[in-house]
Amino acid sequence: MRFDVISLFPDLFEAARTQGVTGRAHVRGLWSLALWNPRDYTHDVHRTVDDRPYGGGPGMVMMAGPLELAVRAARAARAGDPGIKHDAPVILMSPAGRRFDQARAERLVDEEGAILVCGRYEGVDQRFIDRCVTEELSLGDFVLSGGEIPALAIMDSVVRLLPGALNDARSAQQDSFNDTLAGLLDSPHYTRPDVYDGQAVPAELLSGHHVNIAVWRRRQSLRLTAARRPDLIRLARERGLLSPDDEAFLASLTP
Ligand code: 9D3
Repeated sequence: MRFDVISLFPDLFEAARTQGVTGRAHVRGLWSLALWNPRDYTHDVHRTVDDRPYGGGPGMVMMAGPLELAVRAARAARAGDPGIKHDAPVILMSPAGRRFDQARAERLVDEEGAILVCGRYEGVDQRFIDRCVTEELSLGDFVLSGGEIPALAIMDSVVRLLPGALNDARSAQQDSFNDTLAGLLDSPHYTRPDVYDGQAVPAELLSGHHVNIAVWRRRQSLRLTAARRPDLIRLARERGLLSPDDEAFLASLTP
């Protein structure tokens, strides 16, 4: 797995290499990260990477030239990296992109990473997008200052899927969007102490009865998902992932 990130702020990415799950996976050699600064691919004395928008309007636009040269450098480096596929997707982080999701994260594992392009300012010259970008992805409908945080989020979601990235193999198979949970939200979690400021842990979790615990967790998942993400209930139903017991429990919930 290899990511190549094109960004005017390469320092923002050091944490991915050194901290937490992605940091450990990096130490274990499960993935690598290379950074390419468009400013290093300018030719003028001011190292200009942005300019005013044709037609007027607020803000600045990232110039096509430095971005394209940075993408070419990243492509060439990937071609010389043994064991990495050569036809990496070139993904622009963009508020106008399709929403990133777990299915895209899983496909990026198969694609062995990507070249992630982070925009700043009001946007990037459309001719760069037309020439170099294979796909645009957004993190959702909120306004950030650039594509760096979305790029970090995407790499985090992909790297944690790599075999050996998580210390507990079960964690990878039990998060909110996987098959055991049928794409439902996870049930609530509790740890010690068993009474915290007068609030007890639900008795089912202390019973030691694994069947009762599984039933309680499933029902909590169904209750939470029905309340907060009814779209995920419909999706699980369409995929045939809800049992007659699940349906009976859902029908028993008071609206
Ligand atoms: C005035 C129109 N704005 C577009 C919605 C301008 C604009 C806002 C924010 C242009 C660029 C940006 C910077 N954001 C990103 O580059 C970005 C982003 C985001 O802001 N939210 C969620 N996902 C993403 S991916 C890249």
